[in-house]
Amino acid sequence: MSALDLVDLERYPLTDLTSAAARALVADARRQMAEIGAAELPGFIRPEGIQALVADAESLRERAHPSGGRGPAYLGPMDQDYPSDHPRGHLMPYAVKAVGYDVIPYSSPLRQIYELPEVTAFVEDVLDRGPLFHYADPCGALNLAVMSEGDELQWHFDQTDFVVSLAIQSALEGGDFDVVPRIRDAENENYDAVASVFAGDHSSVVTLPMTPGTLLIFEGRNSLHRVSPLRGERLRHVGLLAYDTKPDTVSSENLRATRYGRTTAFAEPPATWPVS
Ligand SMILES: O=C(O)CCC(=O)C(=O)O
Ligand SMILES: [Fe+2]
Repeated sequence: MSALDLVDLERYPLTDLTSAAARALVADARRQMAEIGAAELPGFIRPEGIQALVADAESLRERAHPSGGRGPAYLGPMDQDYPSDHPRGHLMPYAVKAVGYDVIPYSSPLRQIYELPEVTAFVEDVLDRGPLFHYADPCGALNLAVMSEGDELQWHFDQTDFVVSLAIQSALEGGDFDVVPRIRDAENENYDAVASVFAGDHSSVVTLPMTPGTLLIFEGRNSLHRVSPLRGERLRHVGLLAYDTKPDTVSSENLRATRYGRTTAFAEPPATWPVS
């Protein structure tokens, strides 16, 4: 069986992107992208596929590395110290767990979906910004993000132009993907508006449903976003599929150390866990 069988090909004709149905779908996704910087593609994965992804996530979760603490909205190197009352100096709690690409077995349906050339071609078509490459980082190319009760991801801007996520399982309560679309742009940081979101004004927040099976293509560089605190026993599982418009891009050792707890990737996905 091919991982393509997990995709609802009737709704999302990935194998024939020139068909009228595919052109209409891509046009609609591009329209969503232009409007809110996010294209939501519900039902991308068929119900049987979701079941397979949930079982896979359950078997992968023990490979997740936890990280947490207090983090800023503006990620990456700080060019100067900002006071804590400035949005750049504002730190917020976060706690997440990440399974890196290097420990995801070849048999994993999540890995197989990521590695389908048809999926890359489809994302490339929707984004319309030239050829796309799989992110070349051995840990960061594909992640399973696992979140449990009390976990959350602080308000932040991404350092990449876009991310593609695949909703696998949602929490019983919370764990929402909250977005303030295009709150800033290259010319205007709009710090006052950012500060008011931090202070609890959620009037401009849009919550994207992330129903299991949804593929979400999201531009996070200028849209402030977070994952709200989770409640309840059910884990939240999301696949994070990374691409770049340039080949051979990798992440810093520093980022690998905090996110995955290792700077050197496994050469092959370990057969068993923990690795003895
Ligand atoms: O878990 C998610 O849905 C999104 C995570 C996110 O915003 C990120 O990894 O930058
Ligand atoms: Fe993000």
